[in-house]
Amino acid sequence: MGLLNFLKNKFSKKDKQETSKQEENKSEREISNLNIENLKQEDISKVLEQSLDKLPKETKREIESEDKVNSNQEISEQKSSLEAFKEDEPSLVTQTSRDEVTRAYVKGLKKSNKGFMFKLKKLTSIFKHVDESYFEELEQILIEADVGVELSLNLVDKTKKLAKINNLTNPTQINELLIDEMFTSYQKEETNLPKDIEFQKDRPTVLLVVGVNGVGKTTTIAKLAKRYKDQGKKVLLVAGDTFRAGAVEQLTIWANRIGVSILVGKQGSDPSSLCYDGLTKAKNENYDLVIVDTAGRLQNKANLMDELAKMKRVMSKVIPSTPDETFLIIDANTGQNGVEQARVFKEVTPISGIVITKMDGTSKGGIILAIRDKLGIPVRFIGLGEGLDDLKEFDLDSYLYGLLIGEEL
Ligand SMILES: Nc1nc2c(ncn2[C@@H]2O[C@H](COP(=O)(O)OP(=O)(O)OP(=O)(O)O)[C@@H](O)[C@H]2O)c(=O)[nH]1
Ligand SMILES: [Mg+2]
Repeated sequence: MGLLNFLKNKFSKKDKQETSKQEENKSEREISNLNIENLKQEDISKVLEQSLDKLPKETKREIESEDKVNSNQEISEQKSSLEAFKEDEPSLVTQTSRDEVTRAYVKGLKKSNKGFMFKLKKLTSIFKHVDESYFEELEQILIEADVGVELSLNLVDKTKKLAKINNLTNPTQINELLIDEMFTSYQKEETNLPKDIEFQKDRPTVLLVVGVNGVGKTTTIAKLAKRYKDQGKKVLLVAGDTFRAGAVEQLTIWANRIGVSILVGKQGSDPSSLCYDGLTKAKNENYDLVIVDTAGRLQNKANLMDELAKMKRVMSKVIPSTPDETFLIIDANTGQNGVEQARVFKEVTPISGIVITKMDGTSKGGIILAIRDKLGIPVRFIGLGEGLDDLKEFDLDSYLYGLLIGEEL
C-alpha cells in the first residue's frame, strides 16, 4: 500500500474512532443493532427522528419538509429509509468529525497542499507517459516547494530508478512513488524522534529559545507556555531579549494573558544575569519549566553568539546540565535561508529541536524535509496559525496528510 492510501486509511479510521468515542450515545448503537422487521410504527418514527438529528442541517431540512413520518401505509418506506441510513452511517460519521490535530494541519498546510498537489495533478493531466522531461518537471515542483535542490534531485533520482525496476510509466503511479520516497527520506533510520519536552523530575526543566529576528520566538514561547500551563505545569518566562525596545512588554502581555509568571530586566541590561535570577527563582520556588526568550538581533553575529554562549554558561552554574533543550525557531517563509540560519546557530550551541513557524502563510511546506535532510535536527513543533493553540507537536503523518491530501476527504 502506498503512502497516500496509508494516510487516507489511517486518518479516516481515526475519524471514525474519534466519533464513536465522542458520540457514545445509546441511540446510535440502537440504530445499528435494530432488527428492523420487528419494529412498531412508533419505534420507527422515534429512531428516524434520532437519525435525522444526526444528519447535516441541509439534508435534515429536505427530509423534514417531505413530512413522511406518521402514516401506516408508509411504514415500509420508512423501513427502507432506515436501511439506507444504516448503510450510509459510516460516511456520515466520517463527514461529521475530523480529529482536531489533523484539521489544524490541513488548515495550516492549505497553501502548501494547493501549490504542491495542484502542480502534481496538472502534470499527470499533461503527460500520458513519463519521459525524461516529466522527471525534470517533478524536480522543479519539489524545488518550488522548498524541498531543497539536492534533496529534490535525490528524490527524483530514486523515483526514476524505482519506476524503471517496476516498469512503471503511468504519471499517477510515478507521483505515488515520489511521495513514498519523501516519507522515507524524513524517516531515515530513526523512528522514535523526540517531540514533546521531557520534564526533569527533581528540578526545573529549562528551555532556551533562539532564532534570528522576527521568526516568531516570542509568539512561540507564549504558545508553549500556554500548552504546558494547560497541562498543569508551573511555568516561568524569562524576558531575555533585553536588546529590542518593546520586546519585554510583548512577552509581559503574553504572560499576563496566559496567566504564567515572568521575570524581566531593564532594556539593555545583561540577559545572562537575568538568566541567573530566573533559574535561581525557579529552583527556589519549584517551577516545572523555565522558558528563556533571547534577542534575534544584536550589533553583529559575534555579539549574538557570545551572548548566547554566556547565557548558557550562567544557566549551567545555577542548575547543572541546563539548558535541557535549545529550540531554534525557523520561519517557514524563509525557505532555504532557514537552513543556513540553523547552520550558524549550530556552530555556537547544540540545538535539540526546531520549531517551524508561519507554515500557514507559505506554500513552501517542503522546508521540513530539507531541514531534516541537511541538519538532522528533529522538528519538534510546528506553527500552523497565529492563535495560541495553533502550535502543534510535529507529527510526520499529519504533516504529510496536510501537504499531500489536504481537504480531499
Ligand atoms: N501566521 C502566523 N504568524 C505567526 C506564527 N508565529 C508567529 N507569527 C507572527 O510573526 C510575527 C513575529 O513574531 P515574534 O514572536 O514577535 O517574533 P520574534 O522572533 O520574537 O521577533 P524578534 O523579537 O523581533 O526577534 C508576529 O506578528 C506573530 O504573530 C505562525 O505560526 N503563523
Ligand atoms: Mg521576540
